[in-house]
Amino acid sequence: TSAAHGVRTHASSCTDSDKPKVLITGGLGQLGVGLAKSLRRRFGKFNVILSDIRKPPNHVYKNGPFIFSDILDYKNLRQIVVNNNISWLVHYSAVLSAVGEHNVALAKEVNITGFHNILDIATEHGLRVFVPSTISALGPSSPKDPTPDLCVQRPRTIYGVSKVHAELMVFSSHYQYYHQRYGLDFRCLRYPGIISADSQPGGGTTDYAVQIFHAAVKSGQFECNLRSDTRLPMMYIDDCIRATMEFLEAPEDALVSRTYNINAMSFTPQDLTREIQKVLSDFKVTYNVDPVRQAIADGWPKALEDSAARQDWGWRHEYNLPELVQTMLTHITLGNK
Ligand code: AKB
Repeated sequence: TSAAHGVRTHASSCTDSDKPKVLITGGLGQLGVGLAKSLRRRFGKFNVILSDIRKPPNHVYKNGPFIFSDILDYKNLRQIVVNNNISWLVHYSAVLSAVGEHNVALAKEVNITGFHNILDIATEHGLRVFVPSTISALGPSSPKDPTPDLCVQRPRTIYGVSKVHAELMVFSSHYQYYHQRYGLDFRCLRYPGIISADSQPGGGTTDYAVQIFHAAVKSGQFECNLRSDTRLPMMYIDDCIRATMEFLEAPEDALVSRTYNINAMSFTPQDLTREIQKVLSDFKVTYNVDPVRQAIADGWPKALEDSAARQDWGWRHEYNLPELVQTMLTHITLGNK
C-alpha cells in the first residue's frame, strides 16, 4: 500500500541528525533486548538505551548502553530523559496477567502509577512514546473471533484494566492538549501472546506457548496449565519486533488511530502439540489446569481483527504455526548445543 511504501521511504531517508534517541524501560523482559538489537541496527548502537531495575547478563552490557531506571522514580526517569536527550520512549515495564492477579498492589503501582510517570515525562519533553497493549485489554463481553479495534472492553484482570486505562488516557482533553501544543506522540499496539526462543516471558497466561518448546527439546514432555482447547492469538517475536519498529517509524499522518490490533496466528495447546509432534514424534503433553490462568484465557479474544493496521501503515505478519514451530525448535536445539 502507499502507507507501507511511505514507511519505507521515510526509513531509508533517515539522516544522522533525525535519528531518534530511544529509551526502553523494562528492557530485560521478553521483548526489550530483541527490540534494542533491531533499533540499534537501524539507528546506531549508542542511540538506543536499554534500562531495567535488575542487573543484566554480561552480553547485554557488551551490546550497547544499559542503565538503571525505575519507572516509579519520577526524578530518576526525568534525569535519564534530559541527560541523554531522549526523543522516543518504549515502555515495556509491566506486571503481566497471572502475576498481577496474585499481587494486585504491585500491578497497580507498576502498571498504572508507572505508566502515569511515563506519560507525564513524555508530555513534559514532547516525546514519541510507545506503550504496548495486549489481548488482555479485552474481556468476556468483547467480541472474540475476531475482536475489532473498537469494541466493548471489560477485562477482568488488573493487568487488563491497566492496559485499557493506558489506551484511554490519551483521549483525555489534557493529553489531547499536550499532543497539539507540545507534540506528545502516543502510539500503542495490541500484542497477541508473544513467542520467543532466547528470552523468557514472566508471569503471563500465554507463557505455556514458550515453555512447551523448551520442554519438547529438553525432556520430550510438558505439563500444560491451560485446557487443550484454549484458542488464543499468538505471534512470533520477529514479527512483533518488526511491527513495533514499523509502527514507531510510521509517519504521523499515516496513523488514523493511536491504538491498533495486530494479529498473526491462533492456536490451542492441542494444535501446537500436534505441530511439534510432526518434528518430535515422541513428544507428550499432559494437562494440569491452573484455574486463575484458565479464567483469564477464557475471557480473551481468539483472534484480533487487524485490517486497519494492514491498511494504514502496511502491517504484514510472516510467521504462521508451521514456520513458528520449525523456527523455535531449530533455535532452541542449536542454542542447547
Ligand atoms: C500475558 O499472558 O499476560 C501476556 C499478554 C498476552 O499480555 N503475554
